[in-house]
Amino acid sequence: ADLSKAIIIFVLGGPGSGKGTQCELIVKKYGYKHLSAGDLLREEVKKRTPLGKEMEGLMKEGKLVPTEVTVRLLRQAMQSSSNHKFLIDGFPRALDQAETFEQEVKPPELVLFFDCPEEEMKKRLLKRGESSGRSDDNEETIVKRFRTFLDCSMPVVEYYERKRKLAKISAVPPPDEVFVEVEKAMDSLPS
Ligand code: UP5
Ligand code: MG
Repeated sequence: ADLSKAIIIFVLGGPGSGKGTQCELIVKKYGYKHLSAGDLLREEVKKRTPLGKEMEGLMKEGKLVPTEVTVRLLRQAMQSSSNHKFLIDGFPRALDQAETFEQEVKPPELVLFFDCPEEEMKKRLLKRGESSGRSDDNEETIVKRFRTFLDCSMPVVEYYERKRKLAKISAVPPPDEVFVEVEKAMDSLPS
């Protein structure tokens, strides 16, 4: 598909803030294609390639996979979709990633930011870790993910706030209540 006509929404928020949960609700109501950068990376890891093994190590340490890897996976997934509206979940996670994506693909129309205290996110992730099978849902890695989020990803949130593209939403209430605020931001987009 021709990505110059794509409509892009970035979905940001700390680990366990509820990005994936809200994306599912958005897909149901607004018909976007949901692309989770983390899910795309975990699919690559499953292939057991040398690159996949390297990425697995970085994710286990709560570090960021190199920008070119994520951008390539996202672009491939976008090009092979028949939809032209994309919810990009968990990306960009650093300023250079935002710049690269904007130059190589397109700037987003809107950026949703799910704001959540670390204590709440930690509680959710430890609970999910009981059954998720995700190698990064353990106390040690969770702390590292929080650190990376604050150091690398919060500057992205601030960047889009300055550009007046950010909708900051509290992620603390139950999912359906968070979604009411998401709807307000979505409905502000030109249709
Ligand atoms: N839950 C959700 N909403 C709730 C609510 N309102 N109230 C109570 N509970 C709620 O939710 C997490 C848990 O909380 C679930 O059990 C849910 O039921 C409950 P979820 O919707 O899964 O939250 P989400 O924000 O999606 O959490 P996730 O763990 O996916 O966030 P991360 O940002 O940590 O994970 P991601 O998959 O995006 O990235 C993983 C790793 O990949 C990164 O650490 C990094 O190493 C790597 N990565 C990159 O390097 N580059 C990228 O671009 C992307 C990822
Ligand atoms: Mg997620």
